[in-house]
Amino acid sequence: MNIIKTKIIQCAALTTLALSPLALEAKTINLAFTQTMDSQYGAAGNAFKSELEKLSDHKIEVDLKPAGALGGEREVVESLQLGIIEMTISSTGPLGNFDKDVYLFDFPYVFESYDHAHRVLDSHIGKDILNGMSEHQIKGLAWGENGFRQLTYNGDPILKPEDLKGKKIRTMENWVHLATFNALGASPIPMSWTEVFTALQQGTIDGQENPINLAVTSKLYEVQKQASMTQHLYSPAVIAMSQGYWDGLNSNEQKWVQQAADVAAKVMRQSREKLENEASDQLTQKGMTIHKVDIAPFVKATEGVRNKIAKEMEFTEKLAEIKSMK
Ligand code: EAX
Repeated sequence: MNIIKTKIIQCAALTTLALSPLALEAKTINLAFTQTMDSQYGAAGNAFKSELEKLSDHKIEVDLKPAGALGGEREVVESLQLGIIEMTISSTGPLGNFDKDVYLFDFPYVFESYDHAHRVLDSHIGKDILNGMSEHQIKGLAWGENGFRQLTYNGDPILKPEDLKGKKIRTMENWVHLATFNALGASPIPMSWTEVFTALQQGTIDGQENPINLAVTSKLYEVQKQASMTQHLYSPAVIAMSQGYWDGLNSNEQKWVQQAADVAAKVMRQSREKLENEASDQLTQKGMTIHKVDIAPFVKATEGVRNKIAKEMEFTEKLAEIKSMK
């Protein structure tokens, strides 16, 4: 009986093989991100992988490439456009350079809470921006979450914008962020995340800004003594695919990828929340001092970015709409 069963299975397998030589070969999606496996990026990557492999019955496999293994976010987005890398989970930091509309999410002190940010990302505004990426060879699948950005640094406490004077702060390669830090009086230095730890270690820069939990998972406490909860930017994360690769998938495969990305986005938001809640205590235990700050003077100092620059970029109406959704 067993022998017969085995034979039948073997025959079936041979027939499939003969009919379609590629059918048994799984497709592999490389999924790149710059953060570690224990960050919200790792949690989202794992969720995407297990969901897609389950839905596709392992006809599609996902190879996670964490910690900048395939390069910084800007390079990876370029590789997606060229079809060299299949997927990424990336902050929006470098995306505005490719798709101007994404800059809408890069203005300081626009989002007031996580609920506010989620309401916007999950509305027609977030959906339109995801869809618009296709024109730039990027298939935007879902909005995960990086989180509210805070400062970490060495030297005297930063409690008001004047304390930033002359401080070399690494920003992402994003000119609205650069304008924000210039408005605050700092000396911003744009740089890929993959170079930040070494630059902090060598003292080329005094500080950086990111969601506080990334200082735990990337061990920034080894090279930073202070943090200030400036909450200056909300940083979404996009789960995205190379448009060319997406176009080559059949409709079932596209459905599975979309479903898996939606699950991963939810997991990423939950993971960010958990990690962020634990982060202050963990960083304090590692010897860092965390300062609460009055954000009012920071909001005031960046007014020009929200008014003048937003106007130049024709974002005034959209930013007003976003603000009304708080
Ligand atoms: O995507 O470059 C950055 O600071 C990003 O926030 C980080 O790598 C997470």
